[in-house]
Amino acid sequence: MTTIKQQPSLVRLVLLLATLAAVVLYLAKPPPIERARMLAYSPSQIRESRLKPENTGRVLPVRAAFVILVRNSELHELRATVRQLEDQFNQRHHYPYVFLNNEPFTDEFKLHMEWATSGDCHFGLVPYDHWSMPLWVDRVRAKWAMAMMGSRVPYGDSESYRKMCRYESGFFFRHPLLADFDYYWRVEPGVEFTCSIPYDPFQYMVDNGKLYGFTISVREFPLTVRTLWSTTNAFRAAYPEYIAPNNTLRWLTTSTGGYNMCHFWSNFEIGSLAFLRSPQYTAYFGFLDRAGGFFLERWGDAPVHSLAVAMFLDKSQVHYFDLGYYHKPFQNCPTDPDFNEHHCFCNANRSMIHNEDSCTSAWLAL
Ligand SMILES: Nc1nc2c(ncn2[C@@H]2O[C@H](COP(=O)(O)OP(=O)(O)OP(=O)(O)O)[C@@H](O)[C@H]2O)c(=O)[nH]1
Ligand SMILES: [Mg+2]
Repeated sequence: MTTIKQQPSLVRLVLLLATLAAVVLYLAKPPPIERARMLAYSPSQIRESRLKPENTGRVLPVRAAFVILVRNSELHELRATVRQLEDQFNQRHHYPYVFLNNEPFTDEFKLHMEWATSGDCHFGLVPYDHWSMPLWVDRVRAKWAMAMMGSRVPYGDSESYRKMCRYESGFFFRHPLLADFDYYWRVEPGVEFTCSIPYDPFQYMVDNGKLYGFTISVREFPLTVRTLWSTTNAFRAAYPEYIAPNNTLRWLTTSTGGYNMCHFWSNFEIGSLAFLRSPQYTAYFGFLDRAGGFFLERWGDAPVHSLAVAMFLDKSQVHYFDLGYYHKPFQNCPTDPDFNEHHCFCNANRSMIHNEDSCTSAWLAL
């Protein structure tokens, strides 16, 4: 009788490859339980609004909300963030909050957010189809791509991070809880608001015809967006009528016509929901989604939003908010020394705009 050890090396190689293929296929199989579990959630787990009696009858100047995609486990980081946001801005305005999650929020989470906020709170579950790898993406190739990217870039091997990036790129603005709003302000757990905000940024957007606002820009890891630019160019060729005459694609383009990796850092965004719901934006997202790069590479929502802004908007519709903001490891700290001294607790010398990886000076110089 021959043992595996005695078999010729070719047979052993074939056995090894077959085992590897079996492992990859097993891991790549979509987990049907996820969809089934979602069908079993109660209505209040799917969607719940907790309105404050003191806000009854309050008419806000802009139909706007903070939008926060967050896990239950990030409750305490978010409490700190919301506390600052309230102190620096919202306790004078009482804009509502929309919290979104791919799992039901716990009662503890909802209670803490109710206590920390001065605006009404809406809690929503993300539908399964918005938080999954689409069926047309080759799962084996995707799993392989994740394994190959590994730890070479942050979250290189993470499938859930990719689902998050796809969701923030193409779906959050379609959530029913956002249907009554025109503008959103994206907030993440752990970010800091390091200066008082003595005006209403939503009102500023409306009054000045702005559709997208950012505070930090930075360069992307090239490995995560290998074919994003060529796919975007294919989209431009297919839909030339969608490209704005006074667009800002030159901000993103190298001297040889490639992508320079600049993008608005999307963990802070104040934007128009109508822009994201527009035929241009939804066609662009659909085009990218079908190309599969959210999973076959690791396309981030930041470069996707930025490329869309650069293609579809006029420069005058985009605003740099020079406010006090920190998301590790970068910050924006207002440069006006008088404002800084009286209204901030950040160090203007450490502001991202001085960093060579920032693209904000180039944006302002356009
Ligand atoms: N509900 C839920 N939210 C998530 C998940 N992954 C990320 N998020 C949220 O999506 C946003 C972006 O995720 P982050 O982990 O902050 O990604 P990042 O900003 O690129 O990276 P770091 O902040 O440096 O970790 C944050 O608001 C997270 O709370 C997830 O699996 N479930
Ligand atoms: Mg973050």
